[in-house]
Amino acid sequence: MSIERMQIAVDVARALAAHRAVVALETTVVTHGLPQPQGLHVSREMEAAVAAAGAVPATIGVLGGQIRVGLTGDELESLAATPDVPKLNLSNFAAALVARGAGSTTVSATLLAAHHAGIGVFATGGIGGVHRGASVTDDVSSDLTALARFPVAVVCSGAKSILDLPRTVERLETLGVPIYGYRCDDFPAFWRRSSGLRLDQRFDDLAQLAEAIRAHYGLGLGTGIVVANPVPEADELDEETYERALNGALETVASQGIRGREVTPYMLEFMQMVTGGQIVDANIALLKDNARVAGELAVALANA
Ligand code: PSU
Ligand code: MN
Repeated sequence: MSIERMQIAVDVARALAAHRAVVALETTVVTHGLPQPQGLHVSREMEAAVAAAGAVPATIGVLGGQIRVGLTGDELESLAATPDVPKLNLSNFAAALVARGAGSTTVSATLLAAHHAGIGVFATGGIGGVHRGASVTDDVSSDLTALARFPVAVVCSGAKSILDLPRTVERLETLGVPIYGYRCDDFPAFWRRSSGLRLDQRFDDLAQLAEAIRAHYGLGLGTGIVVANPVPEADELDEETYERALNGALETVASQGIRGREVTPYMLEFMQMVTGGQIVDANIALLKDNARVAGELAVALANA
């Protein structure tokens, strides 16, 4: 199964043909979510964590107008070095391809590519969701649209907590996208282990999680699944730092009138600055852990 303008790397294609475990990784978190060189570094570490779990990593991005599934390290570097590389979602994807340029894929665009490549598991940091103030701005990430359309399991530490988390959870329910807590009872708040929002489903065992994923697909809904894996305890941000950084970022975004696609990168950058990089450390830790869990999950699904 493939779509136009998509190229799958040989090792990824081989693994898929042999029904071996493959994990998709996005590139927006590398180019827009983290400063360099940490972004590139963590991307390599995520690939290594997937491989250590026995799965093949497939980092997805756009180069020369081609959707590349399985970027090499050099290719990823050239993507990260592209000035003002666009952040691609479902609506600006095609235009970036015909412009023959580079682009980093958000969760939504990565889900589209992963699904059409035949990849069922994807690891990221936090999904996009319903923004605070969405009742006025209508800013809801196309990540939710993609989760409602592509049956891929996304291992993440919840949604970025700059969002309206209760409404994000509500919207996932409306869309028919289950949230499976992996060894957690609550929806994680990205840098914090818990948002206080209780989840319906908790799984402590990977084989049971894999079974629940297959059961969901068995319903034929066609929707994806959120697998919530909280930031490792040792790397969780303390509550005071978290609240201070978050509130400062929210105030700045409001007072400067930042909107749309700019909101997420702007807030992340602001929070990195005011926490002296503590946010970055937590972000890196959770990304690596999500890659590990995704690798293990992909193996469990492939062996079932
Ligand atoms: N989580 C992070 N950093 C990021 C993102 C998520 O910690 O940069 C990216 C993801 O690629 C996600 C995107 O898909 O932000 C959502 O952006 P928006 O809210 O504009 O849809
Ligand atoms: Mn948006």
